[in-house]
This record gives sequence, structure tokens and C-alpha cells, in this order.
Amino acid sequence: MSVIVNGSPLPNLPWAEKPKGYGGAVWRYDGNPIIPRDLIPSANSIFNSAVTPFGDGFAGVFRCDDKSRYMDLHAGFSKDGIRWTLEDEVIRFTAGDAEVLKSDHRYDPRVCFIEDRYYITWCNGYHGPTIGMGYTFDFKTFYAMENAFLPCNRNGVLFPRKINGQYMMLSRPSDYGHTPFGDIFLSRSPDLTYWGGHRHVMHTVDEANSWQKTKIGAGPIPIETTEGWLIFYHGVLTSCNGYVYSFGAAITDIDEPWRVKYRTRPYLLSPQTLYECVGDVPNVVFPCAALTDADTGRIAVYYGCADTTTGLCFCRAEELIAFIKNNSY
Ligand code: BMA
Repeated sequence: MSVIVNGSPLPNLPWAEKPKGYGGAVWRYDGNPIIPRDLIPSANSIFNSAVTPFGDGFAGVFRCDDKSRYMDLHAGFSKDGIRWTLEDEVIRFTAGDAEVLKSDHRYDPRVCFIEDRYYITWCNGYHGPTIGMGYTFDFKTFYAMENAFLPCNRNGVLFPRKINGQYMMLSRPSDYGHTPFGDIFLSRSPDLTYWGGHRHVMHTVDEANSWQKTKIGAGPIPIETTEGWLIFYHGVLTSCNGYVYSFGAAITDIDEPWRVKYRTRPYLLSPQTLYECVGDVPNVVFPCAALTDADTGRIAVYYGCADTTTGLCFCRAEELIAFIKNNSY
């Protein structure tokens, strides 16, 4: 067994060993980007998307901006986690109360399996950005739930199990625009509908030129480890050429996950390749999902590249945790 606890074996997760001589704790797949911007005919771009093990392969919910630049969600399937087939039709949610279907747009989904179903959270346009929620059992029929929070909020990320009897979600309160600020908070719920018990989790870093100086937001579903919850998060630096999105990771207490034990001072991945530096929004790496193999501790992270395509990178939980601890504030 690895340092990953309460996880399942996933021997077929997409994987490549770290290239010889590579210095970082996180390394890119050399076939990146795995999802091109035009995988489906309607798409302008496909990025910031979420995948999960499903059946004998994988399924996911993908952010596709169409050619009118409307942002919405599409279902997708894959045998190997690398070659994907996406539905050209957007996901049509059903709901008892038509009000919860109101959405100016949907983007940046996360998918979290809890108990018996796959929950989806996304940034939902409802009189401003907030956290939309829904679920599916089969990635064919999708049910909408109440928005979790009031506007303005983004980057809603569920924990994969109840903690001390309560569901928990990370989020990043924001504004109507491109939000030049933002810390990560945690909220608790008895039923995934009513959220409260809010706690501050992590602040931005007030150091000149830090990659996490302007705002931060949680990425993939937290991974439970022997050292605490492993949480990948993006961080933004305001450069003289605009925002630069990188990502790092934190380790929090298991029972009180708003208590941060360690967080990376250096980034784990920053925009450096052509497909991360050039696109509709240059200089963005934005992780929204991770697959884990609990037997070996291997982790595959899916991330949006320059708001245009989707990339894949890898790490090993034990090595990553050691890196975070040795490079923490
Ligand atoms: C954020 C979100 C992300 C996007 C990023 C960079 O505010 O909208 O979807 O990747 O900006 O444009």
C-alpha cells in the first residue's frame, strides 16, 4: 500500500515514468496536449475539465467553449484516460425546480464520487458566478441541484467523503469579473444542499512576485493520505503582461481540513511549454482533476492549458508529499 488511504487501486491509470534527469516532483506527459481544442466540431477550446474512473475505463465532464465563446459542459468517455470521445451535445440537466436550471454559462467542472454517485460542481452563472451542483450515475442523465452558495464564488471542490458527519466543500469567494484577489475557504453541509460552518483555509502569499500572490483556488478533489488531505491548487501572479496561472499543493489536517499543515512555496508546475504559454489566454496551467492508484501512489493530474487544450502530468504521492514538506512555508 502507498501513502494514499481510502482510495481504490487503479492499475490502468494513464502513466509515464519521470524522465531521467528531470528535477521536478511533477512531470508532463510527452503527448500533451491530450485533448486538442477542436476534438468536437462545435468547440473553440476544451480545457479545465474533470475526469474520474468509470466502468472499466474513465468518464468526465469537460468545459467546452463553443464558437460563439459560450461556456458549457459536455460528457466524455475514454478507455485509457488519454484518448477521449466527447459528446458534441451539451449536458442537459433535469431538475424538479426549474429555477435551479437557470444558468448563463457553466465552466470549470469538478467531478467527485461520493457514496453512490458522481457529483459535479462547476462555476455557474446565476446573477453572477456561483457554485452549481448536480449529479449523475451514468454520465448520460444529469440532475441539477441547488446552487451551493450565493454569488460571487468560484472553484467549488467537494471532499470525497463526509468528515465527522458532514460533507465539505472548498471554494473561492470572488467578484463579477476577473477577480484580482481571493483566498480558499471551506464550508460544511449535512445534506449537500445547505452550506455553513465556513472556515478560512488558505490565504494568498504576500511576497514580491510569488506565483500565488494575487489569488488561489482549489483544483482536483482532495486526496486522502497518511499525512493529511493532499490538495492541488492554482495560484495567480499578476505580471506586467497579465495573469500567470501556476499550481502547487497543500497538505491539511484530516479531521479539520481547514487547518493547513504544509503548502508549497515554489510552484509544482508553471506555464512553460508552448501549449501552456500560447492560446486563447496565455500562461495558464489550471488543474481540475486527478486520478490516483492507491496501490502504488501514482497520481495523474489533468489540467487546462492556456484556456485552450487539456494536458496531463504525473507525480508519485510519497515523493510529492516529501517535496511539499521540504518546500513549505
Ligand atoms: C479564471 C477562470 C478559469 C480560467 C482562468 C484564466 O478566472 O475563468 O476558467 O482558466 O481564469 O483565464
